[in-house]
Amino acid sequence: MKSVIVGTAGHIDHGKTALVKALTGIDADRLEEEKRRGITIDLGFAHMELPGPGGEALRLGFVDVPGHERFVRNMLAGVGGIDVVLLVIAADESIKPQTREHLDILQLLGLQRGITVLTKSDAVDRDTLDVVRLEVEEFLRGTFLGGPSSSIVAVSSLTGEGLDELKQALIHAVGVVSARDAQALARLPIDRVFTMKGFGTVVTGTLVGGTIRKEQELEAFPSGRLVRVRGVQVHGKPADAAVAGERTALNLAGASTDDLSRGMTLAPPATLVATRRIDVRLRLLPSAPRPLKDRARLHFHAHTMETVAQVVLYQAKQIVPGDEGFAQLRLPEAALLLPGDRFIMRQFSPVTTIGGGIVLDAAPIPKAPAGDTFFETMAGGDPALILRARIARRQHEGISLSRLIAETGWNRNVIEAKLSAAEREQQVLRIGDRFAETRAIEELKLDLQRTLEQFHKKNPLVGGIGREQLRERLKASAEVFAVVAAALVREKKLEIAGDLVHLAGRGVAMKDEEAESKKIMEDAFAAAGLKVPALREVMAGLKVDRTRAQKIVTLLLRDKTLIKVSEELVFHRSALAELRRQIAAYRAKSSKIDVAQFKELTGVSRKYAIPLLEYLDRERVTRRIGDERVIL
Ligand SMILES: Nc1nc2c(ncn2[C@@H]2O[C@H](COP(=O)(O)OP(=O)(O)O)[C@@H](O)[C@H]2O)c(=O)[nH]1
Ligand SMILES: [Mg+2]
Repeated sequence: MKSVIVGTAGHIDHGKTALVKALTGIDADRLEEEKRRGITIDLGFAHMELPGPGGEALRLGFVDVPGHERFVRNMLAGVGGIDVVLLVIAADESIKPQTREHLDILQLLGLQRGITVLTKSDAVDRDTLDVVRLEVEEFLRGTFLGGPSSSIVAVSSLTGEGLDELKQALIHAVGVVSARDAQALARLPIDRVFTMKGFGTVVTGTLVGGTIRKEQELEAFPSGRLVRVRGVQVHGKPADAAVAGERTALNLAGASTDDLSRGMTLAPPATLVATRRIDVRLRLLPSAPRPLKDRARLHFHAHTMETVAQVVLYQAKQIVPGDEGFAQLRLPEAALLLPGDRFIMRQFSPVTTIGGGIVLDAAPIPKAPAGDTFFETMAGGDPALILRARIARRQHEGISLSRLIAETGWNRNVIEAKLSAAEREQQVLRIGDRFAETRAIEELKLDLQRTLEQFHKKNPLVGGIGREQLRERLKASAEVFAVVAAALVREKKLEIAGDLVHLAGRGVAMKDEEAESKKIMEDAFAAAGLKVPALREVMAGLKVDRTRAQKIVTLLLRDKTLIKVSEELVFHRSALAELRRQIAAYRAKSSKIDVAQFKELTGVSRKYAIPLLEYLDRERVTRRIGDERVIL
């Protein structure tokens, strides 16, 4: 059965609640105060069924909104989920301030379908009705209610005149509305929370997408509380499931009425992410009293939620009335919003509607503002292009499937289907759990080769760069690095020896004499123990020239084969390790050692003893106190 939500809109006292009652038999003014004062304060709900054009049943859920200017925020909590509007204008009063404001809001929300109802037709004569009709036609021109296919119906809720015509118009309007996606991820913005005797906590809302079943687990956003659906009611009747486009009541376990409130959203657990920053396209109404400045603070309304937002404009210093632009909205607390969600902005004082817009991205990357091209693609609405742009902006790191689900609100099947062509044509690569643009991966491959090229140039005597070091330089994750390195190895551009990575045919640039010299030098020092030869002498005895010899020394110092203890003295690391062992063993006998004892212990002359002891002080093996050293 097709379910569609019909909302009312229009100025106070124009007969919205009476019209809903005349159509459905249900009085949507449910609060005691509403009945006593005869005005609608909060949202009211009703439902009816109508036979569709092909004889099938159409289920209509009604959301009746307050018309009073003081309760526009309640009206906003209700219109978010509607598919078709009944714009109510009393024939005896014609267009009034909230007629205008509500129509502005409906336009900003991007509503496509509706019927204009001239109510209280019994209260005016024919001529007046004709005049009002002309006024209203003029008023609606250029709006979604002004087209040739949208109707204006005169009705009297008192006498019932025009009701049949209105029902026919409703059947037509509801028939052309496309059904909301029941396969999408479920989202239920909460509009009421209360307790019912014998049931416990109950929430209601218009299910904007997906399906919610009995016994299902849901997460409340932004609090993160997990709840379980004990029972489902649709349009006042128990059901096994509620599907997109239905007025839904859920009996919940796991939360009290204190834990939930209007403005929160229920969705499948651990799937979506609430956010405090959203990138949007926003539009300022032509009737807005002044330009919208960068950093302005405004009331922000989306779905049933209401908060304050700061506007950070991306392009201009300001947006003038009637114009639009890209902006980031910053919210004081996280909210669950997804691309495509519409919102309304109202200024602080006086509190009036000045604009609204559409969410383009609820997962902006910090410190990397998206450009116009990205926003245009998001606004363009082509799912494949949207996914490609979301993958591309993550460069070679790509984006995981679960993150794509969170960013788009689309389910796994949709995403995989929309990416299948790009994958087949190898424009997009799948690496483990993530998608990356082939171009970005190719770029990383080049980057890796360039980095190695530079490394080899700078370090001609080094066999290669450490895997981990290279990965960090490229800012690549282990997963992506492994894939790229493996690909380059397959292409014979790269070789990996143990932990070292080098370009194919490079990294072994050390010529024979050099390698031999290196070995001679290392061996000379290793054999000398602490009685090391003068560096100059060793270098002079090598087959290579001075510059080369110097390079070999630098190399041995860098990889800590040789260790410099003073300007003149260089030791092999094994000799210093042996020294530490000797000192540690000596400590068993005495906690102190002086220069003479040190000379005796190690067999070195004073020329070596002093720099070695100073080295040990620096290394915190010993500490000098007067003429002695304490062994630490
Ligand atoms: N004569 C007449 N009065 C109406 C009609 N519809 C509503 N009213 C009256 O107008 C007043 C406001 O109606 P209500 O439905 O509460 O207006 P709302 O504020 O737009 O919901 C009430 O006193 C209704 O009885 C109508 O078709 N004809
Ligand atoms: Mg009312």
